[in-house]
Amino acid sequence: ALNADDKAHVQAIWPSVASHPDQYGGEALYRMFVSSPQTKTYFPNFDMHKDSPQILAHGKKVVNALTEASKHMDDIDGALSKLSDLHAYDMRVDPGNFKILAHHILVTIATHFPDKFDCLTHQALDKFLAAVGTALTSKYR
Ligand code: ZNH
Repeated sequence: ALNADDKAHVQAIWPSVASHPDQYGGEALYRMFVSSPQTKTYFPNFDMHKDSPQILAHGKKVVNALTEASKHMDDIDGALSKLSDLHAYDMRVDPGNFKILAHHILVTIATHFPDKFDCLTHQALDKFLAAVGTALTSKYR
């Protein structure tokens, strides 16, 4: 679970990410689609070019959901409950893909905010994204 230090580190860097949700969310998705092409199968209708309208719009949704989670770090499961239903019952996303996307979100943040991305911030974001992944895959069984 996230301790007080983790939460403080997430809260210190997240507003920077949340300030341009389409840009950073879109970059993370694009990195995922390029590095892990099997993830593209979930988005058959997307234009897969960099900064396509669909990638930017979906990136914005993902980052905004993470922003919401960042405001409820003591109850991420509750905050993302509806989204958890969607991913488990409607989209049936393979749970392994959450780790892949989390990795690309970390890389995106690290490249844009190298000064803020110190070791403890990296660790805190890793735990935060893992908790979100757990919340979104908790209804699979
Ligand atoms: Zn997901 C959708 C979030 C991961 C796939 N998503 C979605 C949405 C959101 C999200 C917000 C929208 C919903 C509505 O509309 O209502 N995700 C998210 C997050 C995460 C995720 C936060 C983590 C971090 N997903 C994911 C993954 C995958 C996915 C990993 C695969 C690969 N999603 C998805 C899909 C969808 C979604 C497919 C649908 C889209 C459309 O538009 O169609």
